Formats: sequence, C-alpha cells, structure tokens
Amino acid sequence: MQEIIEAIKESAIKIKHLIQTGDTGKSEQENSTGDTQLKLDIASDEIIEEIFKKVPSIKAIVSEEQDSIVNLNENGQYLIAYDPLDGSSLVDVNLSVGSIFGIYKNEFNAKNIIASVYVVFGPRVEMVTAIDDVKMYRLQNGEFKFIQNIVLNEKGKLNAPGSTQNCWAPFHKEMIDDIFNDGYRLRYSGGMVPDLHQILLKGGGLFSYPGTTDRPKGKLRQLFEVFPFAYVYEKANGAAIDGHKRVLEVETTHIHDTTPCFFGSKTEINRVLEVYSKHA
Ligand code: P6P
Repeated sequence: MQEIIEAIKESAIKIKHLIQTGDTGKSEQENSTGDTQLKLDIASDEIIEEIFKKVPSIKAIVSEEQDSIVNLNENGQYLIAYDPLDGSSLVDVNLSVGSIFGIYKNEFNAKNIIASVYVVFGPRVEMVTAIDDVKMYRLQNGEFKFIQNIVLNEKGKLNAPGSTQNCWAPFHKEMIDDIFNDGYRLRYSGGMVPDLHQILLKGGGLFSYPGTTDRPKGKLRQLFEVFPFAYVYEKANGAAIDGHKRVLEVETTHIHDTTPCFFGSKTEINRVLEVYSKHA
C-alpha cells in the first residue's frame, strides 16, 4: 500500500506543475460519461497511468477519463479507480481542484474498497489518506509532511447543496431550506474535492448531490468519486448515504455508474435519512 501512496505523491507533484503551466483548453474528445475532456484531464490521466504502471502491487486501474479497465500486473494485489483531475473546468477560474483514488481488492465495487486517497490542488497542495484512520499531509519543499488526523464532529455548520436546483424533488428543496434556516453556512464551489475537504477540516456539515428529475441517478461516479469519499467520511466518524442506505452498500453494474450521494457528520446524515424515509 505504501508504494501506491508514494506513487500518488509523485503524480501530485507533476499534476501541480501541469495545473500551473498547462493548457486549460478543451480537447476534441469526450469521456465515457459524455463530458468534453479538457486537455488537463487527458494530461493528468496520462501522468497517473505512467506512474502506476511502475508499481508492481497494482493489478489493474480504471480512470474516469477512460472507457475501460487497464490491466497492469497479473500478480498485483490492488485495483485502483481514479478521477485524475476532478472539477478540472475550475482551473481556468483559479478555483481548487483535486485527484481522487479508490483502492479496491478483487473487484471494483463498494464492498471491496479498502482505502482511499485524495489530493487537493488549492493555495496549498494537500493529500488525505484513509486506510484505518484519516490523515492529512501538506506539500512543503517538495515533500508531503504529516499535518493532522481528521475526525468529524457529531454535528457541523456547513451546507454544500449540489446539482440543478430547479430539478430537485420538492421534499429535498424543503430539507435544504430548513437546514439553512437552522443557520448553516453555504459552502459550495462546484468542486467535489475542495467542497468535501472543507467540511472535513471545518468539523462537519452536509454535502449533497441527490437524484434529480434531470439526473435520477445523480451525477457523481461511484467508483472514482463517491465510494472513495464515502470511505474517507466513514473513517472520519461521519457517514455517507444514497438517501436511504450507506452508499458503500450500493451495487455497481457498470464501471461508470453514478449514484445519488450525501456526505457529512452523523447528525446531518440522520436528518437526510429521516426526510428521505418518508419518500420512496
Ligand atoms: P454541479 C465537477 O464537474 C463535479 O463532477 C464534482 O467535482 C462537483 O461536485 C460536481 O461535478 C458539481 O456539479 O452540477 O453542481 O455543477
């Protein structure tokens, strides 16, 4: 596992440079989910794949930016699903973005996730690992230095309501409005990695990306985005659900499947469960 963490550190240093110097324009290609790929998406994906190819313990990888699984080492132990540069369209407005890695054994599915890592490219570059607990590291003078463990409070103050609001179910809109009426602060940049990182570091709250009339199964991808962050939040004493159950109990039928998702402190997640239990 440590050689995978070291590989991710190496990729982060290269992607940091790419963000600062690379072309933020659109490519001619689309990814499997139909998103037009930015040149940064493709370049960061290439950086990660080239580095992972040198890690003997990695059996196979799958990227949000590629259609299918890439087999690397027959005798490898680990499978890695990753989003090389989530929120890449935010780079050209100078907002924070991130890389997300889910580490799986045997199969790419929720019950087989055994660790996750994400990297935030913001004013500072920080890496968070979730194995048995959640640890944060910061890039300083070319090295990732340990900063702190991350543990969520039972209840937080931040609310990050995602997706297209005019496509929310009325009961979802009422729930979000009620949360704001209770004094929660709006914190939503459109980048999953910095938005979830902020809630973790500020002690808690709620991030939601529900199913909507335009996207009944949500937008965020199970293997590359949702399951890795669900693993982080559960290890940080929080929770992650699809509205009705743990998101790490959601079945995957295709590697690019999405799912509605809610991440947060336990109090906020219980509030979502209570509201959603009254609606099928
Ligand atoms: P919306 C970025 O494109 C992303 O995949 C996540 O990083 C982010 O949480 C979400 O989409 C934002 O989506 O529909 O709120 O703009």
